[in-house]
Order: sequence, then C-alpha cells, then structure tokens
Amino acid sequence: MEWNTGAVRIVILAGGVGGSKFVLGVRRAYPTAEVTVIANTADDITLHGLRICPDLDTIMYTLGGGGDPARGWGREDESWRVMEELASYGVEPTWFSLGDRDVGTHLVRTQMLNAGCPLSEVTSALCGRWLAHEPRLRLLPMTDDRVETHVTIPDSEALGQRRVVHFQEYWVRLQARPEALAVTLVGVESARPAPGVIEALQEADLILVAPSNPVVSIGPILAVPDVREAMRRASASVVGFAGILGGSPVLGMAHRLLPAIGVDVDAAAVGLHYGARSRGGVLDAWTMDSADASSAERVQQAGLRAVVTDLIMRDPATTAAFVSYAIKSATS
Ligand code: FO1
Repeated sequence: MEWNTGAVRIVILAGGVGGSKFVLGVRRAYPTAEVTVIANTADDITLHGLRICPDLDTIMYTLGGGGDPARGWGREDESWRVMEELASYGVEPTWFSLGDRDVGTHLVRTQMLNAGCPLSEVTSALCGRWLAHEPRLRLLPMTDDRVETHVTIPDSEALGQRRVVHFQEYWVRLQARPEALAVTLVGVESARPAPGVIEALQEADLILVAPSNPVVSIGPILAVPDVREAMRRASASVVGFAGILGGSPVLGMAHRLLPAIGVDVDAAAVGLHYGARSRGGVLDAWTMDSADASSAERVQQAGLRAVVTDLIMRDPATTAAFVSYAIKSATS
C-alpha cells in the first residue's frame, strides 16, 4: 500500500516521553495521514487536589510545540513558584515537581473532571488549544475510567515485607531503584475503552505500537478490555517498535520493570511478549535496532516479520526515516 497518499489512517499506541518523539516522527513521515494517538493513562495521579495525566500532557505539549525538550515532560520556560509556596507551607509531596504553567493545565482538567466531563472530553478541550494547527491529529486517552499503575517493592523498614507505591512515587521519588516485585494496573479490569478507541483501531489502515515502556505505557493500553481483541481483528497491519536496544532501554527505566512481568530486558523478548497475531498476540511485525540484528531469526520464528534498522530517535527526521523504512519493510 502506498502510505503517503491522501488520508491514510494511522493509529499509534504510545506512552509519554518516548511516545511523543515517536509520534513527531510519524507525523513527519506521513504529513497527510489522519493520526490517532491512543495514550496511556495509568501513570495518572492526583496530587494537591489536581488530576495529573503525564502521558497525555507530554504528547499534547510536545506535538503542540509547548513541551520542554530537555526534560521531555512539562512545559517549556517553566517556573516553580507554586511548588516553592507548597514547600514553604511544609506541604507534601514535593518530590513530584509541578511547574507553574503546567499547573494551569491541571487546574483546567480538574475543574472539567469535577464538573462531570469525561477525560476524553477534557483531553479534546485541552487539545483545542495545543493541537489547533494539527487538525489531522487526535489524542485519545485509552479509557475515561480510573486506572493506576502500582508497584510492589520490598519494604526497606521491615525486612522480608513488601509495600505498594503509586507508579509515580516509584519512578520519580524512588528513581526506580527498589526491585519491582510486581506491577498492578488497579481498575483496569473494569475500565472501558474511551469513545473512539475501538473505532479507530477497526478503521485504521496502519496500527503502530510506539517504543514506549512495554510494562507501564503500552501494557496498560493493551490491558483495557476489548483493545487487544480490536487489534487482533483489525484489517490494518500492526507494526511494533522496540524501545530496548542492545539489552537496555533507549530512555526511561524499562529494565527495572520488565523483570516484574517475567520478560527479559531484550528487544526480541519484548516483541515476543506482545506476540504475533498469528499466535494469539497483537503484532504482525517487530522493528528492532541494528544492535539486535542477531535476534531477527528468533523474532521470525515467533511468527513476526522482523525489521532491523537504526532506531535511535535523534530528531523527528531520523525517526521519520526509520518509521517509513519499517512500514515499507513490514507491509510490502
Ligand atoms: N518526572 C520526574 O522525573 N520528576 C518529576 O518531578 C516529574 C513531574 C512531572 C509533572 C508532570 C508531568 O506531566 C510529568 C512529570 N514527570 C516527572 C514525568 C513523569 O513521571 C513521566 O513522564 C511519566 O509518568 C513516565 O512516562
């Protein structure tokens, strides 16, 4: 299929920081495509009375040109006066830094949620500001229902005991240092796909799984009931991209979480974890970096088309290059 003609419909499953870079590349590679991003919401957290949606905001800010390129999350040209005031009041937690401009987003979202607006409507309203210049780009939360990733870790106070922390505490306050004994997606069993999610997957010409964290970014999206089934039934080709390169994550800390779900920190292992549609999984093709070329055979034997290329997302043009190469290779 010629992907660069007219309104090809591309659906991307993505997390936050890595996901945003990937979406920028897809947008660059297919400027005329209708792109729907289905974003992870299990990172979401309520702090200081505000509902914070890191992956939605990171994608929204990055695609909208308002993100901080150095941090990869939050707003550019940020200030931290609100956090300074909270700290002066001795209010906890201070380990999760909310920039003053970012607080504006959380105030609008929290106000709309409290007025009864579902998260998908809130997201659409916020994107009215950020993505007005991108009419062919739609950002959907995976679900409007509350799902939160919790991590079980050893209790440093009581030997042999365990305790459970919110993903953000594990990731930001604890810097993913403790061993992740288990990862639980609280509420996912009763979550329903957000409006438009299933339809987008059914109508897609191409479905892409971004090189986001397989455990806490892509995992929750696939765990929302009916999403896996919609991907397996989709008429589109489903192409996944490894975020692990040569045995370690390109960015983030997937290596601290993959062991908790019994998956090796290895590009091929993640592809096999998602699985080939012909074997009950969700992928048709799995793209790995040249550093993992030796694993291509193993990926093919698992029923997947193995694509090997340079997967480092240095900038949108580089990402666009490997995305279009992978899609041509996977669908020809
Ligand atoms: N990451 C950090 O490492 N430290 C922070 O203080 C922090 C604050 C923060 C605030 C809003 C937001 O949207 C994201 C934020 N992040 C922070 C990043 C966040 O933990 C990650 O983007 C995702 O949750 C993981 O993909």
